[in-house]
Amino acid sequence: MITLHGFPFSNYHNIVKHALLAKGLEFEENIVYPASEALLAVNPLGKVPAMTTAEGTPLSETSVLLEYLEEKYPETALYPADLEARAKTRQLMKLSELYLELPARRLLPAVLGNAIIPVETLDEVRAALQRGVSGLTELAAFSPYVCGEDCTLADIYLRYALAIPKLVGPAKLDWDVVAAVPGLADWDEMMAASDIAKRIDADQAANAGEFMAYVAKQR
Ligand SMILES: N[C@@H](CCC(=O)N[C@@H](CS)C(=O)NCC(=O)O)C(=O)O
Repeated sequence: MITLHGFPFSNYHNIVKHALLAKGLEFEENIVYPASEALLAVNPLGKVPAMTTAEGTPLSETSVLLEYLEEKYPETALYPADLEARAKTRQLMKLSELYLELPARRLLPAVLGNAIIPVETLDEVRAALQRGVSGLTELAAFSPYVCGEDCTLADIYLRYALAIPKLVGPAKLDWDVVAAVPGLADWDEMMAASDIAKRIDADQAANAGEFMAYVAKQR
């Protein structure tokens, strides 16, 4: 059976978990935290998530896990069949990762802890996020899904990538990413209403205490 290693508070973990559930695949969740011995045994980088395939291969990096699942289990496809549409879907996934999730992540230490962020860093993050928001405004269809009529990996990736700008935006930039993109609020509400999203959000809430205890121990 597939094992997903990570913790339910992690947005990257939840991208892969959502994809596994959307594909109707059986898997077990091994709750481990960054840099733990248990995680290092399957991912030498100590990052969440990692996945052990049903064949026993340990893999890491969210996009790699998603590509693997699509190739190995093509029955419930989360990419469009058309090559051009598939590339567009990947473009939106990359945009979500590089221009929304990662810049916002630079401010996480200030939100989860007491780190002081220099003004220059705040300006860099704001500029990077503005680029992401402009790209998303231009490229996302929201009709009703990011790439059109069907829910794809672009929707799944964006939903959990947005968790970080949603958290740090109001706290550190006086800025609301959902309000910044036309159509994003309705899409966000629609995505949150699915049974899979509800399960993931409930698991995440249930893991919050343990995750915060882990963060406190790292200080
Ligand atoms: N590039 C990685 C990023 C994963 C990532 O940053 N995961 C966080 C948890 S949400 C983590 O493990 N952080 C601990 C660390 O960076 O050491 C991926 O796509 O899977």
